[in-house]
Amino acid sequence: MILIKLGGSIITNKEKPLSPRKKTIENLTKSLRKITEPIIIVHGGGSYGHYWSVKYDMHTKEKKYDLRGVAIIKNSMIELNKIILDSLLKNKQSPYCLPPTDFMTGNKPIAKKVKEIEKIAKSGMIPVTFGDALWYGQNKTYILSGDKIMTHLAKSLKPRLTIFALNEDGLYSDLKSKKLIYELKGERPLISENKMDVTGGMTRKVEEASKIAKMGMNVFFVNGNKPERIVKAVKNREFEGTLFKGKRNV
Ligand code: IP8
Repeated sequence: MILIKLGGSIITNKEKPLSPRKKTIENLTKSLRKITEPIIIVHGGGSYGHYWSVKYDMHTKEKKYDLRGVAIIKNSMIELNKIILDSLLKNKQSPYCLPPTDFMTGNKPIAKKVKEIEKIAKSGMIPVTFGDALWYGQNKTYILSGDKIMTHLAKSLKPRLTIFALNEDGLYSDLKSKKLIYELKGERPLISENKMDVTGGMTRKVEEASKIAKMGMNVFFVNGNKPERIVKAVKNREFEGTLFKGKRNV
């Protein structure tokens, strides 16, 4: 099984509130059709969820946030999710919409529900979930990042490959020259941070990718603007991006 995260910066224009990158989404969903293994898609919030999270000052820490903000963030994620689902349907695939409330309770995944996601993927449908504003309990809520969902799913479902589609070629050892890091074998790269993301942007991604690699699985950071690279990685195991070697493969 292949687990894929479509980052918010690839499926939306992060510079402009509420702006999907429809053509890019189209190209991605078209390419994903070439993958014959079962896949699970997780997508981020981009200029939908993050735009409203910043406006309502909502973060990943469980707290009593403005409930109207929670409602608006959730609504915007449904809107973005619908665009992804529509694109998959248009490209003759069968997405199975799974808001994270379906398999999370508080901040914990529900083991039985997560296992069910695997069955859905193996049936030929594509489970699609996303980062969201979630109920925690006692009137507290929090933002669950799609990157965190990746770790929850990887831990339980042990995908053959975990992919993060980004708006960059991968991780760079030097931001100025954009010198690409091709492979990481357990070492943790230093990331210079972007500020707008409430869930922690690239730092969060690297953190979750490192956790998954530590559990033994390969994780691949790839440019989502070049979806053929995703297909190549899955089919030919040719990695044009940054590969975090799973511990057992180092
Ligand atoms: O973009 C966060 O998901 P992410 C979603 O995967 C919201 O971190 C609601 C901000």
